[in-house]
Amino acid sequence: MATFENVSITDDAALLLNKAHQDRVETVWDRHDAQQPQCGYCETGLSCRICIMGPCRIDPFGEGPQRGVCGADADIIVARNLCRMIAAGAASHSDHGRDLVEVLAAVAEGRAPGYRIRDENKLKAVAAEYGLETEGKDTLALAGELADAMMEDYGMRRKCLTLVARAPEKRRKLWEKIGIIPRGIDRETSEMLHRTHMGVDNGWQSLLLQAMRNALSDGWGGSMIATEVSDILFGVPQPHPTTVNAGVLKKDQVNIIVHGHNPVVSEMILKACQAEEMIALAKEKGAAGINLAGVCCTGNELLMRHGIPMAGNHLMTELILSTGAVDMMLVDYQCIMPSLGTIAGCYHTHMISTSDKARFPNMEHYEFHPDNAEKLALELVSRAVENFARRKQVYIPVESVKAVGGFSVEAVVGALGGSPEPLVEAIKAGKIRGAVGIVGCNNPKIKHDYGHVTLTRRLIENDILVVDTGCVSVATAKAGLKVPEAIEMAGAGLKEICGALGIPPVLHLGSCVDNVRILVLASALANALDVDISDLPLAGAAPEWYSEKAATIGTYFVASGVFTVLGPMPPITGSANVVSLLTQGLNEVVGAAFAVEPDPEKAAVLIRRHIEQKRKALGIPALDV
Ligand code: BF8
Ligand code: SF4
Repeated sequence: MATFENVSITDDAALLLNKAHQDRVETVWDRHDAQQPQCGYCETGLSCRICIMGPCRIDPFGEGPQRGVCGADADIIVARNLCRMIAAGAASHSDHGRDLVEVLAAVAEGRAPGYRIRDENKLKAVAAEYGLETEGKDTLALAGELADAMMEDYGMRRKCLTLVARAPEKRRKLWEKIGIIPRGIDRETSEMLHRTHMGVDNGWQSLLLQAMRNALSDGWGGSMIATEVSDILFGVPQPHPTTVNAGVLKKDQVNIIVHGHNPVVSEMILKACQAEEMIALAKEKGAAGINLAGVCCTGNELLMRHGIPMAGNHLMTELILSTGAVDMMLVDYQCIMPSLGTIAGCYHTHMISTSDKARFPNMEHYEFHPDNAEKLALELVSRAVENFARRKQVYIPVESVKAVGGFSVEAVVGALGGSPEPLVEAIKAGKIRGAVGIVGCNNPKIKHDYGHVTLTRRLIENDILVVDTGCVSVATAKAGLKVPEAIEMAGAGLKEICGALGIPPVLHLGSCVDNVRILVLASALANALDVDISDLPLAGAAPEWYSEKAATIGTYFVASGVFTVLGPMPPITGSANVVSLLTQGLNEVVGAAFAVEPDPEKAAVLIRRHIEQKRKALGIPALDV
């Protein structure tokens, strides 16, 4: 059984795991233990079950079979498996983006009561990028045209996705030269699945090139659309104070948790929680109010735009239920462990699934659609309120921690006084040595939040600005790194700059689809210096990644020119050729590559060295690391 001393650096996880075990609740760590030893063929990428002449496996020691039944060797099998991971990640983000475009279309047609266009300026700006005439046009008519134009990006009627135009010219030319300009969002995923069918693309290099094009169709396509449409419908994030960890739950209030990714559901739940009749009902039932909090990325979406508190990241999603204080948890899709409904059954928590494409055992299913969302949200919140009286023992073992979130690109540029120039100057002067995007998940293979927090601390100590998203952003917030006072933990230069701007040294850029904000920021820096993204003193890191989506994000970072360090090893070690291409060869192809380093102390050194090399190449003061 996993013991609470060794699974997490955070008090709330340790204490709640202890509580879960007392309650005889099985968690992700227990199941991870039960799976040991995990399959070595799968871990190295050497098993294949693409067709039913198989399943096949390659013997990594050279004694057993070296080819699958069809004749595929280790390189082909490893590459195909990785490509399918990347395709699934791209599909997940991009389908989330499509759901938002559908809401945008429904708003335009007056079929989505409760939703509206909250940021007309952003609507106009993005519509102009799509080549639409914005002057004097009715807002809803423009929203409808933009939704149509974005849907075209999903199909295959274009030669290049519209928002690729945001990338620096040098980068676009490179993609064109090597043939990886993403064409249609769905097209690239579809082609990836086609190529990995038995007997199609058996060039491990050409497969991996298509994987980069597929990942770019997410980063500069589906995810970018998801972020932009979310901003249009729900507002461009601006810095908001908030609180984080399990201590955000309130003993005397109705606690509702939203989990998943798409703000389409969580925004409506927020609206319902704020409705006067719901607050009055809560008081009538003996609660002091209604407390909405998030976990995972839909929590990040609400935190970024409204300062809604964040109860925890991926590995906290089960434990939060063992507080016994959650009256209802609503989920949409992605990263929702199928164990949650069963765990909730040990307490009084109502578990509600909301998406037509995501079902879970032991959850009640209420489908949200643009036309019924507002009404359904009120019905469900009133059920959560009714459930408050059924609570038994409540255990909220920690006090919450303060944080600031909401750093959209617009907010960062705003904090800099309207242009990226001051950041460029600070980088040139060496006060800020570079910037790193730390992204991704938790994974029970790594001590919960240890990778994120250790790497972040080391980087800011060395005057490297950190921007983070997804589950990382929760870890660093819990560690107290997301308040302006955290500059005391930063190096002198970073402390001076962040202190003058009144911002923390670690900026919360949002959910996982919001990694595209990092691409946009990197492009602005590259354009300000008239260089390519790969010339900048930047890096990416995913110290505790687990998901296919994270594999896709890492790939579009690298394909966009950002050196990226992964914590857990992807399942590729069965092919020395694939490993060498991804960790070295790609430098020659896209000017960036991956590294794998599970120890965050060592990852920090790799990143610092890389940043100093890039500074040197740019002719600005560099250090020896
Ligand atoms: O999209 S960081 S565990 S919650 S995949 Fe999932 Fe990973 Fe968290 Fe959000 Ni992203
Ligand atoms: Fe085996 Fe080839 Fe089928 Fe894969 S595609 S399962 S290697 S026969």
